[in-house]
Amino acid sequence: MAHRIAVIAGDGIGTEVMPEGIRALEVAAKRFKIDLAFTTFEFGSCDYYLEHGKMLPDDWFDQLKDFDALFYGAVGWPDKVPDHISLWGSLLQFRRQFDQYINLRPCKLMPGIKSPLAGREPGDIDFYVVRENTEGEYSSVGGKMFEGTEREIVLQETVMSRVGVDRVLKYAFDLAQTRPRKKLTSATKSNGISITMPYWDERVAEMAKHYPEIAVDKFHIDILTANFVLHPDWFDVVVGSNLFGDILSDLGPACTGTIGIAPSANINPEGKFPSLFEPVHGSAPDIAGKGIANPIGQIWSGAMMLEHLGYKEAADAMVTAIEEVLSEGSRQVLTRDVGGQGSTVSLGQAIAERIGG
Ligand code: GGG
Repeated sequence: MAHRIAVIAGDGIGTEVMPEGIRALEVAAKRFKIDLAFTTFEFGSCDYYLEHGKMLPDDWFDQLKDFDALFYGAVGWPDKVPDHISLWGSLLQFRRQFDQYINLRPCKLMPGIKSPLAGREPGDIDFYVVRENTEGEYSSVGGKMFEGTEREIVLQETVMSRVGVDRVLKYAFDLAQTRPRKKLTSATKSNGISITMPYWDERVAEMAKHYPEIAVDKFHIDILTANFVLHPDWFDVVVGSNLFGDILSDLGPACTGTIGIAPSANINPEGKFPSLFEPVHGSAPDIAGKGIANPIGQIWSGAMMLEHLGYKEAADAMVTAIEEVLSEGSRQVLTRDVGGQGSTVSLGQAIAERIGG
């Protein structure tokens, strides 16, 4: 039976990289005899908002809940819709309502790409950021008082539940256990944030008791970001709250040369709801419409989706194809962010051809 994939390209370069993601998946599906059925949705974009006054239709949950996975591009176009409205109106709804409480973001220096960090070679940077994805600093608990007056107050709470913290920690520890180095780093700020972050640290220490073979360390987020730049080779699995994980998973790929190649998976591990696969990058209005966006983040996210659906061999073939095309380093093929003069389409086509074998 076909795996049903809901496609939402969203905004900006999301609409440009998505066709390359689908092209790569279709080639992989043909080679590995996987039946994928794509259904495209127009909602979840700022243009949809301008027409309908909302990012999603009222029945979006029912329309999407029975898909096997969601393949997503990027959201946001601040000149059209304020960012917090577009993000809360679409992507964050998917993550929350489909309980995609894991945001898994690999960070790997690929062959052929020059890291901005001096002297780093492929193999030096190869870690995962596991980001808590449904609560934490991204809470909708709070409000405004005395709006528009001199006494104006705005308040937004950080929400950490024991279930929410423990389940992301468990996922991260389990992932660390599958890795050769068996190392887990926790992102904290318990010296300054005096209630939620010490709680996070306590739960890490508690969880660590169940994983005696994992080497655990923790850093405050400020020095952790510095260490991403200074010592990226220290890291294996890094787990953080929603906000810290978001920051780290942009910085990590930036250390690998470009955020344009970074993939992510928003996972509901129990499989009760569909998981969502999207590049880490956003809609990049500054380069949208120019055909120069790097499609690798979208294609690699497609590979993560295939692995999630049980097709590890096909997923590996997609990642190998990315590595080979990057290694070859053709300036005509590669996009500008990785030193080329090519386009979204030239890079997508080259990878698809390579996936075809
Ligand atoms: N493809 C990812 C995307 O569109 N991200 C937009 C964004 O601003 N995301 C914020 C977040 O992931 O918290």
